[in-house]
Amino acid sequence: MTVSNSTPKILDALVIGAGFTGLYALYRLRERGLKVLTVESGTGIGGTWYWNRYPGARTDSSSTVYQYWFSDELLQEWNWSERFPAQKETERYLNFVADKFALRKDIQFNTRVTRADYDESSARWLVTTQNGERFSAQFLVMGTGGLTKFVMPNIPGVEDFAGESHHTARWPKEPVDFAGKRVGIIGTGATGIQVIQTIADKVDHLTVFQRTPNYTIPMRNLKLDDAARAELRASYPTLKTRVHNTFAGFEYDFGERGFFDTPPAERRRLMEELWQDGSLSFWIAGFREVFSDERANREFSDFVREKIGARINDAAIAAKLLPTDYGFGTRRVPLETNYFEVYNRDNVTLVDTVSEPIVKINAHSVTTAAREVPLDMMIYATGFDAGTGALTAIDIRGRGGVLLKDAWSDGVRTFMGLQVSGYPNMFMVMAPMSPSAAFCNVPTCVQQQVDWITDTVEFVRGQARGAIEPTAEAETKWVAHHNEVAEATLVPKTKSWYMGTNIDGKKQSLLVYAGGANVYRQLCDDVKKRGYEEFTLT
Ligand code: NA7
Repeated sequence: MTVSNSTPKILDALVIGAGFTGLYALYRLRERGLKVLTVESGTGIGGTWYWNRYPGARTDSSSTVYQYWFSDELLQEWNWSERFPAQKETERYLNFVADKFALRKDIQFNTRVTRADYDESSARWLVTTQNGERFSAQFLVMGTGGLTKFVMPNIPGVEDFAGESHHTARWPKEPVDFAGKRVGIIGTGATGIQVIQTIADKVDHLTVFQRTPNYTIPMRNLKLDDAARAELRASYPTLKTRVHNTFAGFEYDFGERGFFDTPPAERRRLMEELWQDGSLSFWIAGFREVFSDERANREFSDFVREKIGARINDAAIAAKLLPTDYGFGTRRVPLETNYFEVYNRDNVTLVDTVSEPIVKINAHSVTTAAREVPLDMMIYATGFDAGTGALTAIDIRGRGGVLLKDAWSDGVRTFMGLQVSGYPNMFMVMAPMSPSAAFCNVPTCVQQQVDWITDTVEFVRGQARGAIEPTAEAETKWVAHHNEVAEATLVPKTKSWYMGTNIDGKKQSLLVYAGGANVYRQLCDDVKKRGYEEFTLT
């Protein structure tokens, strides 16, 4: 139904997305007395945890830090069942939050925003949905997520496959039956690894098409009983402050001691200890230099290769699974459970698509440079247009009618990943150039950004003029600082979605602010304390 001529619904704030960000933004802005509506394209709560319901999906952050801190009652009432909860549990948690705080009445599902126009005369956003519905809001909050716009591989014939076919980010709600099926999967990132280790023993045969092998860490998942939960709950008051004071928003952080000040035997002992923890602490609680120094990085890379190699029976397969041309931690490090043992099974074949490229996908098979692989099902774990994808998918027109995707055609520019100059009162979370874009335990950084946005909205409402935006100079300065911090790390040397290399034609730059979530939080607080010097009010 097209209702585009209808009178727009008048709001103080429109929030787009009902995931971790959108729910919290709705809660916070409503608490401050704003008339808020959240719109969501899905039919349920959860964002990432609504869409990504593929087999094996679970968090790589522990449940004790993958949650909201704003309500002590919530912290007492919700019982996590595992250290690393699965998708269903996280989705249930977010639904529980929505119900407990009566958020649902202000969420409209099945509503995809297609455009947003800033009207300079009224200083309001006019937002249009796919159904032609319109909203007029003073503030626009993009809770659209960093990993939302999924991508299919650029392989000839991808539309021709006649069997069952699923992208992991659009996995069906109904159970998928793998029994007796020849399944092919493209993609061995964090998602592909979770799928592969979960379905290998359920399929007739699994063919894994791998382009880049990954460094991974074995997950030490634990079931939590009442006693374990009570112990963890006792740590919440400390944790809730702690997470905002660490590099990546986790409970753990880099040690004080430098890599080169620590004797090799001591370094090895620490690596073993962190490895045993079975979490991302091996990545972001070892040595800071692993991100910036080739030698430190090589030592960690060698350690992981040694650990992985020991688990694979066939030397030729091991050679394909061991990364050699980039350093540990310069791409997202997935946690895994018995992943490498999968390749010791008779019903699993690994195809290295660099030495044996996929030529085309056919109705019932995949043709590579060396063979034809007959398949009943295709799984695409091929990732996302990270950071910018969900934002540029909407026609966002700021001051002077300039499209955001045009404003970014020469490269992304944001002020601290929170706002873009020329787009007054539009706030972003998990956007490029902030830690939440990738180097952060998502709920920590999302809550920090939403809290900052809420305070800023309140600040603007207390002013005679109704719109705020960063100056172009402040934005230029942030971009320069962002790039300088990025260049001091090894991350830009490696191809990854962090750098945008997974998307054809995407301008390459580091998506995420690499200065640390703790440093970033402080910088955001300083902006507020100095009275928003970097912004103009109109
Ligand atoms: P990722 O990490 O972007 O992984 C996508 C995978 O798909 C990766 O292995 C890609 O290889 C592979 N890919 C993509 N296109 C192709 C083609 N054409 N041929 C072969 N292989 C291809 O996405 P995920 O969903 O796993 O993870 C995203 C984030 O979600 C993750 O980091 C967590 O934070 C949660 P490549 O590595 O590009 O060579």
